[in-house]
Amino acid sequence: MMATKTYLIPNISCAHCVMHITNRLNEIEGVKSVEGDVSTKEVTVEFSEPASDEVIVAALEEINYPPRR
Ligand SMILES: [Cu+2]
Repeated sequence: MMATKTYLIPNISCAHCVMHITNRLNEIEGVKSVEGDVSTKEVTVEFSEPASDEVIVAALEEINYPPRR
């Protein structure tokens, strides 16, 4: 089942941050699309298994862009 989740990521400061996050999340199997917005610091991810919220959050933390919870 496809899920869509939006993450607020305070460490986003420029387009490079969004590109870095997008590249990293696209490496995760099951991630269908990633869309980031610098002005809102939000990243929306569309995914299905084996990707999960836990896997996505862990990847974001690993590259130092932890989402606010
Ligand atoms: Cu940046």
